[in-house]
Amino acid sequence: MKLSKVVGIALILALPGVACIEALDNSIKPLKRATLTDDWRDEVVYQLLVDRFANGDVNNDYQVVSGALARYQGGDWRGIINHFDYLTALGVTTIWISPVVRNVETDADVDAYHGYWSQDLTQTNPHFGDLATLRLLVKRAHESGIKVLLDVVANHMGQVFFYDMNMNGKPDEYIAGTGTISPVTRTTEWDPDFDPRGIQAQTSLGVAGRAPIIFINDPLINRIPPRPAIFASAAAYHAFGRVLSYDDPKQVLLADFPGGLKDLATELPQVRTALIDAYVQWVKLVDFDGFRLDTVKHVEHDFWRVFSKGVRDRLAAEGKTNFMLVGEAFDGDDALLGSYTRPGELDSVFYFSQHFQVFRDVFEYANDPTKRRGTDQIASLWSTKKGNYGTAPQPGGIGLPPYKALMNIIENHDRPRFLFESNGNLAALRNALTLLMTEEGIPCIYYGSEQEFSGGNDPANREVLWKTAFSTEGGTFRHIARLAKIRQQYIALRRGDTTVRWSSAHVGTESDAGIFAFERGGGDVGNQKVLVVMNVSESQQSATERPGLGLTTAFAPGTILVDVLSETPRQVTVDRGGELHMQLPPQSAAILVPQNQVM
Ligand code: ABC
Repeated sequence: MKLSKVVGIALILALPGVACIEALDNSIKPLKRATLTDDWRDEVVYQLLVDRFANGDVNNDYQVVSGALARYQGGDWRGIINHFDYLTALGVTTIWISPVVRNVETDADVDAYHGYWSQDLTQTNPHFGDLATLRLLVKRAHESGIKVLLDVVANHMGQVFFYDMNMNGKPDEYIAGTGTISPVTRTTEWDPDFDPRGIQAQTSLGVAGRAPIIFINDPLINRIPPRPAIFASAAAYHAFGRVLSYDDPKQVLLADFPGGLKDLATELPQVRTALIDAYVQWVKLVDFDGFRLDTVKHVEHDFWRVFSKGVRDRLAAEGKTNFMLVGEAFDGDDALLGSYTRPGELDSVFYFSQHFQVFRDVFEYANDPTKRRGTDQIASLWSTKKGNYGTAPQPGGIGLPPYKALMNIIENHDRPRFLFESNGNLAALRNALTLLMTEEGIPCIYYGSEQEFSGGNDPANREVLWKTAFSTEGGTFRHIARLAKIRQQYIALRRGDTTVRWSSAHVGTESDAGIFAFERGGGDVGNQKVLVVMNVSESQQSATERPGLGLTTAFAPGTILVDVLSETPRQVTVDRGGELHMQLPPQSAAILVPQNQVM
């Protein structure tokens, strides 16, 4: 046996948690599973990267390189268990945790701290804890009134094999061409570029058919044949090489994900069954409340229909209903996003079109006269919701029309932070948070927003939270907590329909530049109504009026409206003509409730 392998085995045996019980082992006593929410619009979701949130167990801090954000930092499930008070103080009612399964350890000197490089779908990632700790995490969360969403990757596995393009039995990287006579090309057998024929073997005589796929066996970095066993077979993969263009539909569906993540042949019934089995089993063992589904646009629609039905049916039989299936289709195209909530598919998707067209263009760019957009862009986007996302709840799903249950995001782990993009515009961030917490749908806060983190692109946007000492004193933390409390108090802000009362293309010095107003009410909440008025202008006090026009509300003339967001008393009265004339300072908002309904 080679020395490196011996060292590898010795190291692995010393790792905590590696001997954890397999999730597919049916001898583990199942939990009593419960449905804990009847309306997902009541939730405030908090996305956290386990490695970055809290370090509760130093015993699993192996291969940690403190301060190197592309490496493990030491966070774990025990850390989350220790900080439910922080989450509750913020107003969080659901957490979405990064993937829990065992990963390939490292690739090109970057580590799998984020959890998206699956190696074994049946075991826990020992950096985060063992199965008992994961079960305890969800149990304690439920006892604290917090639901837990599990991050699921169905599109690919980690860097578990190489394409043996030159058929010499080992992974190579080679450069061809001189650059003077023939162009220089670099090929890596770990992650070759997309080839529409499938990755080809090459000899000096030319192509030689599909390249053999060779699974690695390097326990030192946990690059060992994947599990369940079906994923250790070449037939389970598309083997077309790495995506080069997200504009080519064939590549989007068939190519490997950048970084050598191997694309699963999700159209095969056996692959589908293996994925459903593996993730249903995690719910049976751990009692998760829903899935956040990774890379949904890289998997065919038919897979999502089969997966959704399989998961819903099997969990319902276990007593778990209202199970949330929310998909990540990272795209600004609203109609494309809506295609994943077609009948039989997902309950919800992250509202990326709003992330770009509203939180970026209107709020983040507020200080940039060349890029900023008027609030009419919000109204225009929202007007396509019903048509694009659909009005019929999914059979066996969460019981809500998808257009009412979109997951709203300002930030996430794949985008630079709001404060990075806006050059530290805190007022704009807080105003954006006000919209997030009062608009229709489900608010999802990326961990660290409350601590005013300002990191740039991945991995700089994945800061270590415990360095803040979990302070609950900061202005943005308190702002979110206040908004969460208001959302909790006023059912109209959670479940009411939306009527836009004012929007404007103006972004300069016009009287209504930056004003946006909408009412929430009616529909599922009867007569209760709340009016939200915002000014996104960074420079001027604006008003709900333009020459000859005022804001019409559903409230009767003379109704006194109280701003429940303001920390100092503020009220306005609807005038005799039924209009509301109100001035708002730059980058601020009011949440107006009729005086007789204030809680
Ligand atoms: C690592 C490094 C990166 C490096 C990469 C090659 O390797 O950190 O610096 O660039 C995980 C890790 C990452 C890691 C990758 C690969 O794995 O978190 O740190 O990157 O090893 C999901 C997850 C994400 C995860 C994966 C993989 C997928 O949220 O955390 O990454 O499991 C695409 C996918 C999307 C994916 C995202 C990262 O990449 O579709 O599912 N996220 C366009 C494309 C999108 C594309 C996006 C970003 O660019 O259309 O498909 O997302 O590359 C709008 C347009 C959009 C456009 C955006 C940018 O602009 O409408 O279409 O998106 O206006």
